[in-house]
Amino acid sequence: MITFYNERHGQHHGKAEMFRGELVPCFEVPSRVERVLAELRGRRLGAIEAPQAFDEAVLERVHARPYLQFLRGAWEEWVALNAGNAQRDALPSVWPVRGHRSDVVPQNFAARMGLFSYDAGTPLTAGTWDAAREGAWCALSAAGRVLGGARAAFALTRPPGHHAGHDFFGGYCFINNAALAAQALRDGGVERVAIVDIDYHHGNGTQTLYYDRADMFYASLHGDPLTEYPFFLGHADETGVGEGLGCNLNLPLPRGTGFPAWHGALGQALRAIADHGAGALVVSLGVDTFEGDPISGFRLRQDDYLRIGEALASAGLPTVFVFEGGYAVSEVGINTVNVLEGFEQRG
Ligand code: OKP
Ligand code: ZN
Repeated sequence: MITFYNERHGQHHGKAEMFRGELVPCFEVPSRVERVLAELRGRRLGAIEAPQAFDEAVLERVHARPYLQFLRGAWEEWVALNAGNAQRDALPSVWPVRGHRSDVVPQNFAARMGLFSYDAGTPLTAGTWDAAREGAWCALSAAGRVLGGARAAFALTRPPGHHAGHDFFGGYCFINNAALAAQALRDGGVERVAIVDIDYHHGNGTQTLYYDRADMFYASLHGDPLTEYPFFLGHADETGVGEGLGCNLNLPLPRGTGFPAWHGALGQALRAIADHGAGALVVSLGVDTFEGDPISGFRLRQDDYLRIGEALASAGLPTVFVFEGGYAVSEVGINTVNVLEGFEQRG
């Protein structure tokens, strides 16, 4: 399977995120994808290429123009505010809530950080825009390869994407790579696309982007939002709206869930995807379901990821894999490549 990878991901390197009242070192670090890259090379899984370049206007297929404009210029604004001191990352600290105005874009930088985000765990750094944009090009390149007839392709990207919505960042995510890949498949002629999100966390960005669409089926297995991040979305009764009614499937699972129950839920998601008649599949590939993950609560083991790859291959669809979470750095490469290798062996 071909992998699209770009070196500029390392320019996004947050120093700290807000956690239980203090700033702690970021979990979402560059070494995550370096580990996956090393494992791909070691196991000779296939070619590793740099992505094509695209026109930035394609990002508007998924994201709002004012949001993209803000992200593009945010670091320079932040440095200017801090009188040229670029030592600290920018973190939001104030947000509109129910009953507040979100239709007026404030002039104040901190206010715009809040308007376009939903948590204080997602630092914006000097290289964030470049890294996120090049990551998006990886996702689009992978989709292009699958449209060209490849059985599968892998976008090895960070920052991750599934928490990013039409006009908000959060959960370490800025541009929704999986949503972009899915839209590219649609634009390339696939009539119905399915996204299966196997990251530990619910993909609130992806769900909100496609909630009213019948041509995008979103299925997610994740920690129950009653106790797990991102908390405010991802319940089983969210099934879509309007034309998209019945095209959203959330399978929340309790903290502590092990592979047998998790695998059963994956089977349920794949049956729903088959019923929907999807012609291509996008996998939001997070491996923070691993038992050793420092911020998550499922109990999957290394070999389970081979079985996941086999199950995904059994769907029989052209497949774009997009990297998301996975924070146990020493095992993130093995677990991720196990999924891809299991897929290849069955596919
Ligand atoms: C991104 B992805 C830990 C609290 C949780 C946000 C988690 C974002 C996960 N300090 N912070 O879905 O893997
Ligand atoms: Zn996650």
